[in-house]
Amino acid sequence: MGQDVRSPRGPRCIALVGPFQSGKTTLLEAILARTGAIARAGSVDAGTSVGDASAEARSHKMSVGLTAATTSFMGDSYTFIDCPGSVEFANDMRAALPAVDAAVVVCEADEKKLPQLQIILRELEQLKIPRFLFLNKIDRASQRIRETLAMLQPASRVPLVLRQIPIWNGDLIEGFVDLALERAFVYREHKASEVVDLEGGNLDRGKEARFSMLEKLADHDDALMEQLLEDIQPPRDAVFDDLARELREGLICPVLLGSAARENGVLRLMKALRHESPGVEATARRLGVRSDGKSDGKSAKEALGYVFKTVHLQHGGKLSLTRLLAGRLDDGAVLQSSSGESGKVSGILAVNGATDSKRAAAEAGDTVALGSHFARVLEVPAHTAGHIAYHFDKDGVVFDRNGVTVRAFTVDHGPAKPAVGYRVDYKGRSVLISGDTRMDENVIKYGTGVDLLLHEVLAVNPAVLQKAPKLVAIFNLHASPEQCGEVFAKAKPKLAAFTHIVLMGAPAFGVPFPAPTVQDMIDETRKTYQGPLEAGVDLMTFEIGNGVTVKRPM
Ligand SMILES: Nc1nc2c(ncn2[C@@H]2O[C@H](COP(=O)(O)OP(=O)(O)OP(=O)(O)O)[C@@H](O)[C@H]2O)c(=O)[nH]1
Ligand SMILES: [Mg+2]
Repeated sequence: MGQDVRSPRGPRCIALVGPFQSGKTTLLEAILARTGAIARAGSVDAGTSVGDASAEARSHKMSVGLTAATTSFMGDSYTFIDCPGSVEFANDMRAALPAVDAAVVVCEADEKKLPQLQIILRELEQLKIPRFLFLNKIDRASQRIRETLAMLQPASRVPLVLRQIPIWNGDLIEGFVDLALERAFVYREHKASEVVDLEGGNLDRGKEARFSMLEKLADHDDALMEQLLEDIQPPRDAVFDDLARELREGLICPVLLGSAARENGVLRLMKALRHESPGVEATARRLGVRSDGKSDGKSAKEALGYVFKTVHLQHGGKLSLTRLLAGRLDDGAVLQSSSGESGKVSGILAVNGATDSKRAAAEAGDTVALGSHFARVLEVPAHTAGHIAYHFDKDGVVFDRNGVTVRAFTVDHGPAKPAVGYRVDYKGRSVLISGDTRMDENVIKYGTGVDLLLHEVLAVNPAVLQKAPKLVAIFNLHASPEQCGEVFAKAKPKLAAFTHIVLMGAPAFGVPFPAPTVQDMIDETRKTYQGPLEAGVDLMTFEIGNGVTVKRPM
């Protein structure tokens, strides 16, 4: 009894977000494996994950777009939206967030990733989306959890509430104490953890950490505060209720621990989602949809959906990844977009990463892919920063709206075909993005005289190439700083800037030579180019007016 009754039932939709390479896709894999949706977890590194199934994601070993996968856990269905962490794809995450019930923010104990973590948490805070922090990669933890929490706390406006503490065995974490349940568990690989006696030092540390968790909860619960002051043990159910309520109201951000790669901490996370995350009704309310399925005074009669993302298929149809917020949707139903156009749904697919299966209908809460051969039937709501993916196969203008034109042109990235660069023009200002490419004449042709020319670059310590001939092939797919300088010198942009900066050296490739520094890269470029130059960093912004102003992230 107890929490189960209070937990909303029905299909959930949960976003997996977090800084670049923190382990979101690996966590999705672990969730699918632990909940039985797949027989065993694949891996991003081996190119076998469900999430990073596209050829591009596979070759980069990183996520390059939203993917969704549905699984079931204790009788309810859960769709996870795995959002790419690279800032280049931040819009994908933005488009996904509004219609999820909660977000799992996958993070690491890494100070360098704190700025990106903070940006993501701020967005969730603003959108009022309940969020859990999943502190991943604890198999590599090197510092105490308290220190990690203190390091992470500035990224969140609300208190981070630690729900588990690790059990150490020497330098390794072998299990955890669940502070709400007051129970200790030892991790087992690819299996549920095993309950063990909570005793000795772990008992003391557990008590202390539990008290600190309760203190944070008591800030929003007077009765609990009184119990703590009077040294009375609060009833367990009341603690679970507080955890759920304070999460949903955005007052706290609970922190769970685990290792996605080892599938540790996954079931604990699923249980927290089951008991504590809100369901579709609360999400629909947050988006201003009334429980009768009406929004903004307009009647949505049978069904109301939110489109996360639309992909244009090569044969001309479209697939829209959609969360049904209210009502029921049958295959063949006619839908209307927020801009008033209507069209028929042709095919409802359950989403499961690379493999999708057909369904006859979808119910409120479900996340499905809707097929349609009608143009613009469904689109990402205008109030979000969502984007629509277009398929194009020729160079030329690929986007022309409200004075913004985007031109795509072919570049040379060796066997990776097609490879394109883009030039964006708006009111006489222009930006060129080289894309992944070797030195290419097209960049000069389209980039001559632009305000901002962004070029990819790969700098390498020459000794590395001699020691590891295999790397020459990679090196040859990219542009060296000196070659970039030649391009800049010919195109003469108002500002040239490097993006996709690869500084190749040890130890990543097992060769004992240091990678060049950013300054080395600039020095190399200066051999061929003397004009304005900037080395990009994540979240850097460029304001283009009469000149180009560069703003570095704080
Ligand atoms: N040691 C360790 N490595 C992990 C763990 N989880 C993920 N990794 C590794 O971290 C790297 C990134 O993992 P991904 O799952 O691709 O991370 P991601 O957050 O999906 O990455 P993006 O989508 O590109 O932002 C891979 O090399 C994984 O093998 C973990 O629990 N422990
Ligand atoms: Mg990923």
